[in-house]
Formats: sequence, structure tokens, C-alpha cells
Amino acid sequence: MHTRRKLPQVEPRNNNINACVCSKWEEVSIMDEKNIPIRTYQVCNVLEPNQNNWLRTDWIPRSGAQRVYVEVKFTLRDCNSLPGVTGTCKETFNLYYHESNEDRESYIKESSFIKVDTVAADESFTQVDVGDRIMKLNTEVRDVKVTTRKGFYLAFQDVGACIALVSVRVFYKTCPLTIRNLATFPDTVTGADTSSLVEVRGSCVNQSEEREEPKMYCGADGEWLVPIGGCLCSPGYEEKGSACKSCTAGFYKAKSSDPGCSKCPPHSHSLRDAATVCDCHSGYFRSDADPPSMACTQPPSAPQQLISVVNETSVVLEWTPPRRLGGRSDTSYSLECLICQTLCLPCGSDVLFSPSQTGLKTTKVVVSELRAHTHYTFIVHARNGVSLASGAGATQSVSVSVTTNQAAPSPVSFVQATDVTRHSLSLSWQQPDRPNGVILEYEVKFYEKDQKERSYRIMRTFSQSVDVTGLSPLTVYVFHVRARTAAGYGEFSAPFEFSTNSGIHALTFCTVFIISRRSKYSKTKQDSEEEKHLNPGVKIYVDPFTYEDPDQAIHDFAKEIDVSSIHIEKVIGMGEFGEVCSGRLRVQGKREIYVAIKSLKAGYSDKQRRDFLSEASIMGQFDHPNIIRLEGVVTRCKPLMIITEYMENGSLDSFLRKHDGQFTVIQLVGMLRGIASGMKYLSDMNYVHRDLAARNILVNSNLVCKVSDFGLSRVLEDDPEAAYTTRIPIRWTAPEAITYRKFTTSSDVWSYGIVMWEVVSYGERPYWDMNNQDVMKAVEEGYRLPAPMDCPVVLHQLMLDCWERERAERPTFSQILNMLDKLIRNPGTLRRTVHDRLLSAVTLLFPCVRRPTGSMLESGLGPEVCVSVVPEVCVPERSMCEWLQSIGLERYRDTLAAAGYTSLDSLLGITHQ
Ligand code: ACK
Repeated sequence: MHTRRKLPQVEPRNNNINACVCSKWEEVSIMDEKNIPIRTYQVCNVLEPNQNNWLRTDWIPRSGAQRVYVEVKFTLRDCNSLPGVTGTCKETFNLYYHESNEDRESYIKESSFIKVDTVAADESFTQVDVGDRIMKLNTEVRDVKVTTRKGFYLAFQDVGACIALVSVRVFYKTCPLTIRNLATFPDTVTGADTSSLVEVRGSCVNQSEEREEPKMYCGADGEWLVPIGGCLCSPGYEEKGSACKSCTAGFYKAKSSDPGCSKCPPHSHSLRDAATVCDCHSGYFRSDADPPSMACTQPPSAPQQLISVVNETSVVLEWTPPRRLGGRSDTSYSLECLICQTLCLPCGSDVLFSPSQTGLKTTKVVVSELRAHTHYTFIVHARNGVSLASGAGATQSVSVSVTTNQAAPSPVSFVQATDVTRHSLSLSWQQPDRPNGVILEYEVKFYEKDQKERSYRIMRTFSQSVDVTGLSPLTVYVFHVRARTAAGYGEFSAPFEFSTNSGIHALTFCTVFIISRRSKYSKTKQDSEEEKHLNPGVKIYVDPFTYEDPDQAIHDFAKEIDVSSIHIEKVIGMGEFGEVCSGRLRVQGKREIYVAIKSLKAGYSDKQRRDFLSEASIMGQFDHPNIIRLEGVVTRCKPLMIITEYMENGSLDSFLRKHDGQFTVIQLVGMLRGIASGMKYLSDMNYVHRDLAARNILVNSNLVCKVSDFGLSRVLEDDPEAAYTTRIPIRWTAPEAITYRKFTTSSDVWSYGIVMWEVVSYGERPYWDMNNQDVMKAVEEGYRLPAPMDCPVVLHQLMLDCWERERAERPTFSQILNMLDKLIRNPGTLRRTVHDRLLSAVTLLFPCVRRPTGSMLESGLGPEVCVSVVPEVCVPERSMCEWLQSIGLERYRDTLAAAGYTSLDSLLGITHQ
């Protein structure tokens, strides 16, 4: 759609169109077809040749137009209808123009005009038409480019026609004002050429903004061509018609590119028009990252069901997501770690959180590198995108307090050698970075580099240095050091290599013998365990708890048995972790054997699994006829099982009780010998049993006794309170092990003495029904179990030796074994019992003595007469005391006194009955 702009209309009037002075144009009034008078310019000099009549308009301002259109309405007389005009009559006229800035040019030369066109009539009229008053009006339009001056003149040249100019209309074209794509395009004058396009930039309508520069081309014919770019209604406004109208209350528009106003999302509202965002209802929030189209949300409630599992110095924390997530899905958790003594302070940066401490998407974190045996509080915070939003308040959290366990020390990281000679060197090292408790001792393992680890030596020391002797000259040794706390051994250090010196300069030897006879057993130093392992190739027990992965230990030391090869027959008892059954095991290629099957009851914890399997990891390292043999384990299916050889007679204590008095002394000593042999093997392996008791010895059909039950060693170490709980076998345990947990082979020797007593007394309970406190007190004060009935003197003496207060004074298992072997070889030595000795002594002096009975029972020291009492200073009944001392039976002084025998005279009443 285009518009035609009129230039000042050129009516054929004298005041604005003028004929030249010589011109024959005349202004004439005529009637049109409807009989309305109109003014015209006419010329009709058809009879005269060479006509040149000019009619010129006034100056027409261009008004910005570049191409003007001239519409001429005229009538023209048909030459043929005029008689006698042949040759002179014309039926056309010429249209000229002349551009000029001058609006009042009075005379313009003909030659200054430029011809636009020769205009011919479509229709001409005749005399008839005139008579009929038919006006054959022609309309011709011509366009002309006018670009150089402010205005122009038009001129009509008649060259001999009969014309009447009825009207001349001069106009230009514009593309009209329009709105397209929310951009306003102004009324635009078309271009100068018929083919030219005028590029027009639109301007965005009110409350809108440019999406892309709005442009449109205005064609020469006044028509707009396809619009380019456009505008979008601003935020808060939407397009209606060709305008932008504001969003009403309850609606919003956030971005100009949004299609229109939208209803406020849940938990939000807009009270005013033109809202670009809806405000959240009270208690609801929107994070910076939330789009305005998202519902307003809330922070999450606290995480739930926080549980902690402590594993040495690591804690696994697990929780369930908050009950209310606040309408969001971006809940994350962060962990606060506090170390709590009197005050709770933030944990140090050395604590590790896996996968991380903050920004957690999972509900489980493993916190490691904590201090051993320390109280910690962990707070788990739940957050989401609006937790920090203004006014959202503090995050919701849940907390748990835990105490870490004891843990093995970290590895020793630095070892150095000084004072290196050809046969020795001094090794020193630094305490581990994380001792995780009091370091009880260090273990040094070393071997000749060439030997690799085929044979090695072990030394133990309480200090951070040790003198290593007995080395070969000019030899490279590899050293590893590890520390031990109550929680066990840490890992060995990395290897440190040191070489001994050459022997060339070592010409002088100085040997010093220090002979110190500490006791009859002190020739072998009980604690100098280094000496035990000087022999290359001696196998050393490996504590499975030093393995980071307990399953690795079990695979290193125990064979996995296919459950299908086990045939369970019956339940034979209840163990600490579950039922014990008997059954048969048939391994391919081997004969079927009877086995005992210990199983781990369902619902066990990780720790219980570890403790249960640790027994197999320990047992699997042993291979001795007096140690219960491990056949294998079942760990790949449930229940977990430990399969051992079957011992037909079950545990020794109940077996002896069942067969009270039925064995010869030699048979009993044979049993004791077996146990001593098993214990010697264990001590050679550096294994401390800690729970040696008749109930933990199993007996097979050949009366062979085997040491079993390797579960306690760890239990005691794990439980710092063990000494004060019922778990510690007080009656069997050496005083130093009870009081300061000094468990050694020497404390096992003490327990062995108790086992001897149990064996000889056919399963009697040590210290009978005395309570543990009284037992500890009595032992501390020097009381020792008396010889059981018919106890060979030598055996009771051996028991007493095992119960020496000073552990270094106790015999070694090797010595015990030698002694028992000697006794077996010389059974005569076993004949003399403690009672015989007492009675014979009394009888020697007093031929008719009476044996004390009832009064002993009443004394509360036991049912038997052979109560052993550590000698004290004999004061009141000197002669009696001296006499007992002289016959080596001074320990019976109190027993005799309690029974009323305080003087030698009173002994005269004792008889054999
Ligand atoms: O005294 P018992 O018959 O001997 O009852 C206990 C019970 O299982 C719980 O420990 C018996 N027991 C344990 N290991 C074996 C085994 N290897 N052979 C036979 N009986 C066993 C033990």
C-alpha cells in the first residue's frame, strides 16, 4: 500500500500556470459531461503550421520527493474530424520539466526544459462528440526524477494540436507509516529510480526492545517489502495487537524473549502490573540460579538416621536424606568435624574425607586419618540452593559422637646406622609420624641383601635404637623397622640398606663374658627374643591384623574349601561366634576325614567377621602335631566356616572331668608334654597365645592334646578395658599381663602352669570358687595353688616355677619340655607325691602322726592338704618353722597352723588316716 503525496496541485489557472507571451494557450471555462463548469487551458491552432505554444506551471517545490508523477487530464480533437487541416494538425503534445531552486523564474529558455515525453491521446473526440456533449477525457501519467534542485517547473508544448488541459496533478509516492514486528517504520518517500529501494530502520514500539535491528525497504511504488529483524516486548509486557501491554497482577514476564505473561509459579505472587518476577511467599525462597519460572522452595530439613561405624582411626558415616527436601532436588551435605576433649574444636586439615567434606551428593562419607582413641563429633549439614538465601536461616543438621579405636602405628619413616664395624652397627630411627598410642616396642627385621628375605633375623627393643651384632663383614644388610602399640604392629618401614666394614683393620678382639645367674632358668633370657631368631629360616608368625585387608591374610594363610565338599553331621557345641559342628570333609584326591566346623552366625558385624576369620589366619600359619590343624575356610558363601581336624574327645577340661582319676600319672604327663611341645612351637614362632587353659586344649582319640583357640590375642588388644571385664581369664593369666598387659611367652608359661594344675586335678577349677578379685589379691600376696591330690612333687614344683612372680625366672617351654621328657624317661621320679613327702617327713620324726583333713577345708584354702604358701619369716613357733624349713616344706607352715598344728608337739597327733 503506498500513498501518493500531492505536490501543490497545478490547476490550469493563470496564477500558477502561464503561457509564454507568444503562446496561443488560452484559459477557457467549459462544462463537463455533468454540466459542471470547469476551467481549462486550450490551444487549437491546427490550421497554421509550425506551432510552438508553451504553457508553463509555477515553480513546484520538490518537498523531498525524488521522483514525481505528473497526471495530465486532457481532451484532444481528432484531426480527421477537422476539415482542411491535413498536414498541420497534430494529435500529441510534449511534456517538459526544468529543475530550479528559484521559485520565481519569470523567463526560462525553451532549451532549459528537458523533455519528459510526447503525450498522445488514447481517445480523441470529433464534432459529433462535441454536439453530443461527450467529453472524451484522457488521463496520462508520466514520472520524472527530480533530485538536483529544490523544485521544478513543468511545461506543455503544443506543436499544432487541438487540446484542452483539464487538470494537471503532480504528486510523489511514499511508503506509509507502518508497524511491523513491533517496530514503527515512518512514512517514507520512495527512491529516485523506479528500481531503487529505500532502506528504512524501524524504531521499537513503547515497552519493547530490539531483538534484531528492525529494517524494511520501501519500494519505488510506495510498497513496503518484507521486514527484517524486529522488537520484543520488554520484561513485564506482552504483545497485544502491534503494541506491548503490561502483565496483570498474578502474572509475570521475566525476559523479553518469553512468549507472553505467565501465571506466577507455586508459592509466589505478583501484586502489581508489569511484574518481571513473582515474589516468594513468606518462608519460601529462590536462589540466584533459580529461574523465575521455578516454584519458590525451602531449605531441607535435617538429615536422618546418622550412623557411624568406627574402624580403628577411620569412621564411616552414613545417613538417610532429609524428610523434607523443600521442593528441590539439589540437596547436598557437608560434614563438620570436631575433636572433643574438654572443648570441641575443629579437626585439623590432616583428616581425610572421602569422597569429600562438602558438596556431597551421596549419603556416605569415610573419614580417615583420625587420631587413635579420641572423641570426635561429626555434624552432617543438609543444604540446598536456598539454604543461603537471605532469611533462610541456619542449615539443618544431625550429629554423632564417636571415639576412635586404637590403631596400629604408622610406618617408621627414617632409619639410620652409626658406629658401623665389621660385625655390628647401631641402628636408630624416628618415632612414626602417627604412633596412635603408646609405643610398646619396636621390631627390627634384617637380612643380608643377597639372601633376600629367605632368612632374616628379628630384634625387639623398647628404645628407638638397637645395636645389631653378629653381622658378617663387608656385607650389605637390609633393615625394616616397625612399631607396636597395644593395637598391634604397624607396617614395616621401607627397606634401609647398610653395609658392614671390611675386616682388614679389625685385628683386636675383646671379649667380655658377663655371667649372671639369675635363676635356674635364667641361662635362657626369656625376653631376649632376638636370640631365638638368629637361626636363618625360622618361620615367624605374622599377625593378620597387620594386614590392611583381612581377606588378604585369610587367603595367604588358609585354603578356601568348596562348601560342597563338607558334610555336616551334628552340632557338638557353641563357640564364641556360633555353632561348632562335626562332619566330614572330602577333598578331591584325598581320603575323607572327620572335621570340626566352626561357623559365624548370621547378622555379624565387620569386626566379628574379621575376628572370626583371624583365628583361621593365625591357625593356618602353624603346622605342628600339638597345634590344632586348619583344614581350610569357607568365605565365598554363607555362613562363613572354619574347618579344623576333628578331636574326638573334645576339650581337655571336660574330658578330664569325665574321666576323673582314670589315668596314670604317666598318661597325664604325656598330655602335658604334648601341650608343652605345642607351646614351644608357638613361642618359637613368636606367637603369644594369651588364653592357654585346659578348655582350649582339644584331645583326640589317642589322647593327643592340641592347643587351639587362637581368637583371644586380638580381643584383649582391642579392648583396653579387657583386664577389668570378664573377658580376661584372670585365673590363668600372669599378674603382669593382668596389670599392665605384658603378654609374653613367659605369661603363657604361667598359664601353662595352671593347665598343669588343671590336668593333675582332673579338670578342677583353679582357685575353686574364689572370685577373680580375691584370686588376683591372693596371687599378688604370694599365694599359689597347692599341689592337687596325688600330685608328684616334681610336677607341683614345675607349676610353682611357672608361677614365679618375676617372669624372667620362669622356665621356657623348651625347658619345660626337657623336664617332662626326663620325667617320662624316669617315671620313678613321679612316684613321690606332695602328701607322701609331708607325711614321710612327719613320720620320720613322729612315727604315729595324724593326717589333717576337716579343719583344712574350713580354712577356706581348699579341700586338699597340699596348699602351697610362700615362706614368710617364721616367728611365733620357731621350732616348727625351722623343722619345716629343714625338710624343705616350710610352705605348709600356715596350712598346718590353720589346722591347729602350731608346734612340733601337736604334730604328734597326726596319723595316716
Ligand atoms: O568340650 P567340647 O566337646 O569340645 O565342646 C567344645 C565345643 O566344640 C565348642 O568349642 C568342641 N570343639 C571345638 N573344636 C573341636 C574340634 N576340632 N574337634 C572336636 N570338638 C571340637 C569343643
